[in-house]
Amino acid sequence: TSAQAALSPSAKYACQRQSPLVCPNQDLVEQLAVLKRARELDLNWESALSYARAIASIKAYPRKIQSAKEARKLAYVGDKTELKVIREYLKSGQISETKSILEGEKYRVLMEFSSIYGIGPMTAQVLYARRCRTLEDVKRFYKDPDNAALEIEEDDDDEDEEKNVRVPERWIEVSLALKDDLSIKIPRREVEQVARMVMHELEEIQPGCLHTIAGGYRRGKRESNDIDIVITHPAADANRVRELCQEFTDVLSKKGLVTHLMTLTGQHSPSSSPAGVIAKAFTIFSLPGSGRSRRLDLIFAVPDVYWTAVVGWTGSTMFQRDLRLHAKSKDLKFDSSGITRRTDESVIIAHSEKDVFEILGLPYIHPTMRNA
Ligand code: TTP
Ligand code: MN
Ligand code: MN
Ligand code: MN
Repeated sequence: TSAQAALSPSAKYACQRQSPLVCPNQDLVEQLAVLKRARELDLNWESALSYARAIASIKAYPRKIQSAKEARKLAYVGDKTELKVIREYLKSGQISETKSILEGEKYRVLMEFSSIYGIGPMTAQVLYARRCRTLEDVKRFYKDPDNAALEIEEDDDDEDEEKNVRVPERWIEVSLALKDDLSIKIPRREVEQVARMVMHELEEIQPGCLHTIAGGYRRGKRESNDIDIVITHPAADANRVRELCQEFTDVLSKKGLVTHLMTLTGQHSPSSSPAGVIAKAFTIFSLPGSGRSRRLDLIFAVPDVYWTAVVGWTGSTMFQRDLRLHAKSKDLKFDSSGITRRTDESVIIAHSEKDVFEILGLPYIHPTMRNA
């Protein structure tokens, strides 16, 4: 079929390529990722995106790159920028700019600040400009009432409306206090354990819910930064979905399983989906026994958009970005809250994950191959 033919390492969109978790050019990818991250932290989005695209393209390349000639054939490897550093890498095994960035103080400080949930590159830059160099400085900074109004952002600068989640600024202190816990990665079996516990609790207030553990876990990452669970119920309408999200987080809070609610959509948050078909709760979950705090994202969806939500929340971010762009090129609009025709805004319902790909005219790609 034409969809099958589109699946190629050199395809235009990341959602048309197989991107494994670890690729034959992994070391190169990781060195390029430092350049990408440095551009993000410098608020140079254009350059960051250019590197992100080159990295995604290399991740889908099935062989170890041997020559610059080979590298230049890859999509999004620009002659003046990416190819230059790749050439250096092929010669010496090292990108000198990557090395100097990693050795610099500013990068290290901005990386540390932006690793705090709620602090993105923009805020990190402001903090740096206000002479903060350590987390202690940041804590002091936020304690000063003159600075309390500093805006807090999410980590991502995406056009996706869902990414524009603002973490209420009162939580910055929570984030800082829990930083040590939250920076510990979560092994797969603990992700599964938390999901089991959460679904067990949900069964008590609403029997018969379905769920998928999404996020990096589903893409095969051995360790995750948080736990993302997409949930639906066959009979839930938009109202019930919002209600469930609220009720459930209340119950988890009362039981002490959720210690903090960072954002809850469907109330005052701007990030609830247009038709209200998705409700989200970004929480801090405390695993009984271990007492360790974990970030837990709960995404409640009506059945009609459950599979688009699963695809959306499985990521990766680049895979999602290109799903949207690819959809656009077919006069469709895709995001976690559904697929619509751009011409008449009619809704197309996907009844399975494979259906999502089929509707978009894409070959199915296994979650573990979506690590663009
Ligand atoms: P994340 O949980 O932020 O990232 P991840 O699961 O890929 O990796 P980790 O948690 O280990 O750092 O987001 C999961 C996916 O959900 C992401 O790939 C894209 C999507 N997503 C949205 O669609 N909207 C959002 O607001 C966020 C935060 C993520
Ligand atoms: Mn993120
Ligand atoms: Mn995640
Ligand atoms: Mn998440």
